[in-house]
Amino acid sequence: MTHDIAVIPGDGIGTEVTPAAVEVLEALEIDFEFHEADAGDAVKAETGEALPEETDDLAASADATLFGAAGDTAADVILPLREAVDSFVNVRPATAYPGIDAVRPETDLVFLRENTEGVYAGHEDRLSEDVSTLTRVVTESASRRLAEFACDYVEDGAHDGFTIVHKANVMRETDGRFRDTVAEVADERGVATDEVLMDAFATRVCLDPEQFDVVVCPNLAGDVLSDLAAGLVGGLGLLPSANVGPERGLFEPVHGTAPDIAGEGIANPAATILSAAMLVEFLGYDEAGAAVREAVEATLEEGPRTPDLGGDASTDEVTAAIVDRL
Ligand code: GGG
Repeated sequence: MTHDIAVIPGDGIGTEVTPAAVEVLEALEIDFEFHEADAGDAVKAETGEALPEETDDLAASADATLFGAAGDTAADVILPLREAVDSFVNVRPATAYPGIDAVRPETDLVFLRENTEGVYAGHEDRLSEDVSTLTRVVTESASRRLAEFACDYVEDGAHDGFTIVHKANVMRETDGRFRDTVAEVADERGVATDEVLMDAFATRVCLDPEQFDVVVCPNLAGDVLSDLAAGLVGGLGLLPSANVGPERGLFEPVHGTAPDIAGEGIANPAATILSAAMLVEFLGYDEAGAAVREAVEATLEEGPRTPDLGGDASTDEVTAAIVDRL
């Protein structure tokens, strides 16, 4: 069976790490057909559109999408692409790997981030010269859908339960609804939960990450707290993500375009290759996904490594080492 994979490198280091992940996917004995498309700052500068219609259509029809990174046009690119695959949850594992100099080497977390609403719903207005506003959207239906996924995730992975992270003491209506709905679904499903205010979570996870495992959170909190967790495990070059929908998925590193190193050929491809492993598993190839992950882990431990991890290898050298190990 052939799987159609949309490949959207985006901007900056997205154009360097996405081909690296494709190289790894090509090394697997799976029948992929890759379809590359443009999105982001560069195509906007050229055509006036950050997300050409054919790119959006491609993501909406492909079996899965591999995405790189978006810069200034992130809101015009990533949010509609997530919508194109009907993604309601962004799965972001933050794991420390042997051999990597991590602030907290005991970190092993998974963020399940609400992926359709919150402050990323796109309702921003400039009311006057002085005043801009943002409307935060939280629905029972989206919170319920996320909670059902979280319960399945906990059950499938034999986790003990999950932590609901929110700020319901201040955003009483929106995060109150989020917390109550997620807790109610977990209760109906017999899944254990605890809850932590998101500011307290930020401190507690730095001091003792082992007290957390699966973390369920609203959209912006998931975006910010997973970047914080990247700091605990050795950097943004290590965090993959899966935007999961009922039929399709979009897989991307948590990092952005990294303009400071873009074009130098030294971007860490691990996050995107680990995202590709999630893509492979999403399509049902668990063994192949595990093999990619193991090859990445061995390369992180034994080298070569890119400069963000203290090495001096290029993106291509690290990718070749991963492919060799596969
Ligand atoms: N590959 C992820 C990426 O491009 N991140 C940049 C960004 O601004 N992301 C916002 C988000 O993940 O919602």
